[in-house]
Amino acid sequence: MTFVDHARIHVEGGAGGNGAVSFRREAHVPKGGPDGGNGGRGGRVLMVADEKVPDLGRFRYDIHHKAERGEHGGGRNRHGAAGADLRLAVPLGTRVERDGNLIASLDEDGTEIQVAQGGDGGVGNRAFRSATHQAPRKAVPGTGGEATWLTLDLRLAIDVAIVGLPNSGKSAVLNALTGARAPVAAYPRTTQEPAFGALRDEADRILLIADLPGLAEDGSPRRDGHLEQLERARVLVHCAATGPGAIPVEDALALGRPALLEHASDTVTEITVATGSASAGAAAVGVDADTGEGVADLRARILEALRQ
Ligand SMILES: Nc1nc2c(ncn2[C@@H]2O[C@H](COP(=O)(O)OP(=O)(O)OP(=O)(O)O)[C@@H](O)[C@H]2O)c(=O)[nH]1
Ligand SMILES: [Mg+2]
Repeated sequence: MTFVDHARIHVEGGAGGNGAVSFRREAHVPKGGPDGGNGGRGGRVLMVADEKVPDLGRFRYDIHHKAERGEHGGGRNRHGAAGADLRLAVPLGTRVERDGNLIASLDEDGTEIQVAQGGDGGVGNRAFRSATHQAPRKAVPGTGGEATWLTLDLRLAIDVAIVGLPNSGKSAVLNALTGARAPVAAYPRTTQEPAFGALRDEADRILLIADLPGLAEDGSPRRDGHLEQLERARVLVHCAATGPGAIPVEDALALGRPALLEHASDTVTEITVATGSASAGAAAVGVDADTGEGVADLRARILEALRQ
């Protein structure tokens, strides 16, 4: 799936319902008292972190989100019902910005924040009756809901990092595993920024995989290689190219691995992938991204490692 990690949306609370002007009409009371009820408050817009939501894709073309308005008040002191709140589900790790200020980071499943207040319900004429004012014709309308633009950014906590020397097939493996469309090319440093893809596990949770362009040709860390992303990864997939001109897989690992492990968690699981050959030694999974050979095996090993 293509990954959407940024969105700009407009949210608006529902307007409050108007207060009513009404007078009692009963057969035996020629001029009844005021009985206009209050308007209901407008619904709020809330944002909820939901681990089942993969990315911000639903907001790409769905920009405007407005909660329900409150019901108007009615005669016989009937108060309008409150408008329903609107809940927008967002992926874990969503940062919410308003006017350039960070207002929330929704990191845990179920966390909920209010992003737009509903309008206040109006006041019916019944409330304005007093000793000197027996038949007020005054009522107050509901107020509008709060409206604002929000910027959403997904700060990705990755589960799996695909690493390796330049031109080792990292992007090809990411694409084969997840259906992402990271550019693949026969020259080093095709990938300048991390590329992301997602897998679903058996429990339907989203697992994030990143192709990290972290290493230079000599295996040293690239200054702009985003290696800090490794910290939270639970699985490292080391890619090493095979075929004519490629150095042995063990040599490629020996070059790049030390720098990567410095940034990784102590408990990370490592999987070595020999790209471009479906037949690798016992120490590596052979994957040919062109034919798809070995991809299912690699996916199974990743899911297995994440289950622990
Ligand atoms: N035949 C074959 N070629 C592959 C395979 N994986 C990668 N390649 C080729 O190896 C080259 C590099 O692949 P990429 O996926 O761009 O490698 P990368 O590690 O992401 O490279 P950079 O982003 O430049 O660091 C491309 O020409 C790919 O077509 C594979 O499984 N089989
Ligand atoms: Mg690449």
